[in-house]
Amino acid sequence: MSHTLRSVELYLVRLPLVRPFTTSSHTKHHLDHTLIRVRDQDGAEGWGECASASDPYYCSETSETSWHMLRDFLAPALLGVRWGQPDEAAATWARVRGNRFAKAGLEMACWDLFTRVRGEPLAGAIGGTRQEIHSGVSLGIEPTVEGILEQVEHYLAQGYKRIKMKIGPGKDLAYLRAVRERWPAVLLMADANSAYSLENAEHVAALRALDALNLMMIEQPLADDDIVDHARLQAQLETPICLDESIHSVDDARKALDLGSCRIINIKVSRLGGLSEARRVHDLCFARGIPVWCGGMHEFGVGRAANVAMCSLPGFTLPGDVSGSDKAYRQDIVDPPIRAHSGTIQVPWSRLGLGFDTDFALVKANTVRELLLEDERAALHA
Ligand code: OSB
Ligand code: MG
Repeated sequence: MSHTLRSVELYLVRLPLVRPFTTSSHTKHHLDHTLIRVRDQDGAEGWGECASASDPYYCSETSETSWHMLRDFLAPALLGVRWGQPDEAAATWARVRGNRFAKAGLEMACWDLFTRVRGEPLAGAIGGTRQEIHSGVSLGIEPTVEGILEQVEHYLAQGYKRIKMKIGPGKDLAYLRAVRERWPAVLLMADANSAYSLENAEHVAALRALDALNLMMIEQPLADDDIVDHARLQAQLETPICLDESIHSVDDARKALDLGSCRIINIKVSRLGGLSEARRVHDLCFARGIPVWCGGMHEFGVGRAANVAMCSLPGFTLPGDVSGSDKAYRQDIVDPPIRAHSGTIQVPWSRLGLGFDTDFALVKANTVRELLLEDERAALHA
């Protein structure tokens, strides 16, 4: 069985968040992600999601740069080229450097198409084994300590199994300590999104103070492009460091582990450029006994479904950021919606591909821009 894409459709879709989300760098009220539909020579379809943000505050890619990459480089490289499995599709754009969020979106659409045509669930095709996944929530910085206590209470009442709190200098120890005092046994961690510096003695003291709180880990305390200072910091902390922003590939993961820059890795399909590379990071960590969990980018249902499939791999032993859609959005664009019950999400083993069907009417209702790209060679022969 092989596929030759005849069209790639891009839909820039905007969904409002149920609650503004603040990290150490900025506040978001809505997200703009690009949904991608691919169609092959037989009319078979697949959906993918490019989860880059509208601003360059988490990584350098934005919704505009990834749209540009998809339109001008990735889709043109793939359209009209025959491929047997998704890694061969990804090989068509191998000379494009970086731009991993854009690549991840198109590769995901190829995986969805590939597994639907083969009649299998995505989770099985990538080596998943779990029937259900354990789910946590990622909570933004709140203006007050009372505000974060309310948020934690709300999500623990729903059964979520782990709480991640965004932190930054001045919004760290007091917030985390208040949560720890009220819930002494809850699985708790912090994500700094690169807000601290090893050069700054107050920053280092603040991070060391967190050792008293029995946190599962501190995620990405230092610069987004660093693995050297993180190794120095890890040597001064008891709390494990988890890297997010700094890890773009399996090679980055190997180097960070060899250097001692982290003891845990956050696997994000988008940041790693697709499901295949995410799986390679999983396999490396699994072989070395390094725990991993699946991070998120507030994905809509398409990208979230890919995250659910990823979490079904055996090495995902820690509850991650893959929550039910309703944690972020009142109305998602997939059917059925992705729901967590008592902090677990069922892996859709009885369904094909991503396992959640894209509701095209809902996509269109929230689309702010769209583009159809076609195989010009096929059009010439038609
Ligand atoms: O650093 O993990 C992060 C969201 C956007 C950008 C970066 C991050 C996050 C999250 C939210 O923490 C995770 C989610 O609920 O999808
Ligand atoms: Mg993070």
